[in-house]
Formats: sequence, structure tokens, C-alpha cells
Amino acid sequence: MKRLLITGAAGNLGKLARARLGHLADTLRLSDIADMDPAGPGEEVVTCDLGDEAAVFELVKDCDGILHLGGVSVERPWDMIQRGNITGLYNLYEAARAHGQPRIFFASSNHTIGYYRQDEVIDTTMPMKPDGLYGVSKCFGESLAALYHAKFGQETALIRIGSCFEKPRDRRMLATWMSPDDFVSLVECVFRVPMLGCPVIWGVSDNDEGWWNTETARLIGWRPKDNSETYRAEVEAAAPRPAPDAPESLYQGGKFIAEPIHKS
Ligand code: NAI
Ligand code: 15L
Repeated sequence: MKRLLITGAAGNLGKLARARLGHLADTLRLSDIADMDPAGPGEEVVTCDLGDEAAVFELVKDCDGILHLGGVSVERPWDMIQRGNITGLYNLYEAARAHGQPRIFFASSNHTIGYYRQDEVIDTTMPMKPDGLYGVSKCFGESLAALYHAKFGQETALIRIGSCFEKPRDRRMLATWMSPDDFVSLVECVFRVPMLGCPVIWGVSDNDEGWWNTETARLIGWRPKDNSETYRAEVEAAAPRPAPDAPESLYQGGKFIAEPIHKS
């Protein structure tokens, strides 16, 4: 690619992508509403609120791919979620439609299905069961991407990320963890596969424990390598076992299940 746009570049995964995915394009266009480090060689830094239609239109211009990580990433009041994840996503897809339909990696979430129980194994064809307004916004994102694929042929990888951190942080993440290395190889596969379409793929490492049928990863040739078992002893020693009737023990969405509807 000549230019890859990374939204959410000031965030956790955005910083990782900036550090490790420069080889995917001649230029990385890095964008966020929050402050970012100044542009280095082969970089452009553009401050942009995804809720600003005109600014997003300019942001997407001349980009050959979009790694869309920007937006609200946890449960928050509706107005914040609506601006970043609903209006913001619509702005992004309309800008992409106007600018040659660059391929999109959409950072969806396991919170689209958080109300499935931990004793269920689910696949990507099963109905969504979001566990909060944040999860609902990711369901909207997946639906919007499916619409733009069906109507206009826009390609998007709908990546339902589990928990992408340096290490699993609690017992639930032994099932939901995706390592930084696996995240990097996943993004590479999304932008290198010749034909993408609009598949839903679980963003999760090759963990022994898990609730998701990961076979759609094969559609893009992605084979995660890491396994949360490496950290099991450490995690179990550090974190007490939650009560058997606690959300962290019962539901795939874990603590998000217990979140209220936040008011501004
Ligand atoms: P993060 O919260 O660290 O980064 C998100 C970035 O989006 C932030 O830098 C924030 O300033 C920016 N942002 C928020 N509202 C915005 C707006 N209106 N306009 C422009 N930028 C805005 O989140 P993280 O962990 O880096 O996650 C990246 C993406 O992956 C998010 O979309 C998140 O929902 C998704 N995801 C992440 C998971 C994880 O384990 N890290 C799990 C599941 C999904
Ligand atoms: C998410 O969707 C969040 O963005 C991330 O911060 C984690 O909480 C993750 O899900 C998770 O479920 O562990």
C-alpha cells in the first residue's frame, strides 16, 4: 500500500500498530482525537474527531487501507459512544465510498456476544448478544460494514477482538486473550489476502481454553501462534477465583455484564 490510515493511533492497539506495522505501507497516516507523538519518517499525524464528517472525509482521502481502531473502547455514556462509534463509523464508510473504497479492518469486539454463557461454544453465524451500549455500537458497526459490502462491494474484515494486551490480566482472559504478535500477524493477513469480502473473524490467540469456533480465520490464512497457557500459573496466582455466580464466571463478556447504562 502507498498509504495506510490508522485511526485510534493514540490508543493501546494504535500505538502497537504504529510501532510494528510500518512495513505495510510507504506512509502511515496516524489519526486520533487525542494527542499523538509527532510524525517520524514515513508518517503523517492528523488530529481528527471521527464525529466530524468533513474532517473524516479529508482524513480518508488518498488512503489505500484503513486500520480502524478509533472510537470508544469500553462502556461509556451514550453521547460519547454515538459520536465515536455510530456517527463516526458512518462518516468513515461514506468517506471510504467517496475515495475508492480502501479495504477496512474494523476492530469489533467480543462484547457483541457478551451475553453468551461461558459454557457455550459459539461461531460467527450465531445471533449477536451484546452486553452493553458499547457492544451494541460494535453490532451496528458489523451491520454497517455488511450493508456497504452488499450494496457497494466495500471490503471489511470484522475482527471480534477478545482481549489484546501484553499478557492476560485475569482468569477470563485465559479464554479471550490475543497476543500483540498475533494482532500484528492478523492485520498483515487482512491487508495481504487477495480477496477479503466481509468475513467475521475472532481476534483471539491459539489458547487451550476458549469459547469461539475460530475456523473463519482460515479465510484469510491467519494462524495465531501464542497460547494463554504460558501465563496460567501467573494469572491464577495473582487473581483470586471470582465467585461462581459472578458475571466474570458466567458470561463471555465478563465484567461488562455488570456495567450500568452510564448517564452523561
Ligand atoms: P483505546 O481506548 O486505547 O483506543 C481508542 C482510541 O480511539 C483512543 O486513543 C481514543 O482517543 C480514540 N477515540 C475515541 N473517540 C474518538 C473520536 N470520537 N474520534 C477520534 N478518535 C477517538 O482502545 P484500544 O484498546 O486501543 O482498542 C482499539 C480498538 O479495538 C477499539 O475500537 C476497541 O473497541 C477495539 N477492541 C479492543 C480490544 C482490546 O482488547 N484492546 C478488545 C475488543 C475491541
Ligand atoms: C473490549 O472490547 C475492550 O475494548 C477492551 O478494553 C477489553 O475490555 C476487552 O474488550 C475485553 O473484553 O477484555
